[in-house]
Amino acid sequence: MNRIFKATILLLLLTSGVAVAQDRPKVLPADQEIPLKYGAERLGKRQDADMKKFRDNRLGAFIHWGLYAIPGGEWNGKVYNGAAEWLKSWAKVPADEWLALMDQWNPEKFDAKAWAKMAKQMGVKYVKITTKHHEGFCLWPSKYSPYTVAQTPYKKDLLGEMVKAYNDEGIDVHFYFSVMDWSHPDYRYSIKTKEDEEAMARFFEFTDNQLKELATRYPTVKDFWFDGTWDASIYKNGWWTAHVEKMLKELIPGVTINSRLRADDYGKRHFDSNGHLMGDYESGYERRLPDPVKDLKVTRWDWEACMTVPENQWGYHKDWSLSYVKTPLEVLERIVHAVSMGGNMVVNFGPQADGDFRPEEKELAKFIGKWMDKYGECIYGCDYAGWDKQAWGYYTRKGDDVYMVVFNAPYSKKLTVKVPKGTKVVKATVLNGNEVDVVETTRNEYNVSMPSRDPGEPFVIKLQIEKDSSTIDKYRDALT
Ligand code: FHN
Repeated sequence: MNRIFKATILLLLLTSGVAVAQDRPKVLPADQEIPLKYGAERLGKRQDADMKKFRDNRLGAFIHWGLYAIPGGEWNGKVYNGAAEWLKSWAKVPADEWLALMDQWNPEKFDAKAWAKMAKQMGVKYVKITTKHHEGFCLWPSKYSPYTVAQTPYKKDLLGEMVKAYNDEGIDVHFYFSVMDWSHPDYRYSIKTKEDEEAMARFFEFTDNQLKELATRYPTVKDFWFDGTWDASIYKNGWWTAHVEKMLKELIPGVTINSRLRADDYGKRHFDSNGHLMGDYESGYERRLPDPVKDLKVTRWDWEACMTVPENQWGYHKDWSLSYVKTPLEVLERIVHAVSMGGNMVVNFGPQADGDFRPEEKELAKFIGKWMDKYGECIYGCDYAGWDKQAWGYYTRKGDDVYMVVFNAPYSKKLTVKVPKGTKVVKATVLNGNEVDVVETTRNEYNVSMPSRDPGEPFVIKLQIEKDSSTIDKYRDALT
């Protein structure tokens, strides 16, 4: 095949539909790269202070709060099993009927300071708030929409209260924003006619205005996390997604933007047609973690995963018995697992319509907070350690400190540690505990003893390591 033919086939493939976001991108060799106007704005990770803060935060909370919290998954006496924030769609509720829920929006128990305290106690360093989900209801008094908190009995600027309260506790605020908006007459799923094109142009202008409004009303926002960007009307307008990234970065220097916003000249999403990440971090890991073998090249990019506590409920659903609900320990393990692979984890909360959290979520926040208080050193500012994973749990790393996070204590009471060539473990100490024995068993391998008293919870051992080139010659290689 000659090169022109190959390039034509590639372009046909690229223009034929949406790219699956989570596919491991194929990075084209530099001399075969396709020229792009709306591709990645840079290669590799951002290394500035704001991005470093984003990365070091590691643990965040998601807040999905909107009108959907009022019916909580039930419409006209029928309980729907699907995600509560999609109820309008499951129950085929007309937009005006759905938006009439605004008359009932009056979260009397809402206390922004109490929410911020709960997040602080949980140990989260940032909170992602749904400023507007697919339904179109805005938690801030947007002057561009009739469907905002200002037009409800509550009246006050909920988002403003939250931003202030979280910031007062030293917690960063990130804005979730759904581009797809079911309340807006100009939104189109695809563009088929001239009329659609004109409507979508008006819709883009409306969205720009809302984003500028958010960025100027709440200048301490650290991140915009876009969602509802999967329709052809958006991914076939890659120029607009690049424009939004640029506009927000000009309005708020240092702000971070997720990959989900972005599409390139050929409608390729998240990663551009040359395989480069668009936006500042990959945000395709939803309710799952990257595959360590297939995807772990993601360490070339920053990434953030987000998870629900039941199987797939983001907004408040009154009946959590309809699917498996993760235990606090399982949630904790996913947080540690994400950090061990060099990513951030965001745990979702779906507050009730009255402004309180359900008891299970309060318990979860407490459980995680208690653990983070004791062992958070192995999470914040930590990264992928680059050591072979062992069955007892996960490694994380900060500079020369390597942390063993032990979830499965072995009966032998010996924890195997395999180190890369030229690395020596000189000391092992339980975080908030005593030193434990560490014995070199064979070349590049150690046994670290369990603490004498079982901590009764996943615990952390900090390894002090040294570079030691002498170990390379200490053993004779077997000649097998
Ligand atoms: O449809 C939404 C869903 O309701 C929720 O907001 C999640 C969060 O990542 N995002 C979308 C599905 O990808």
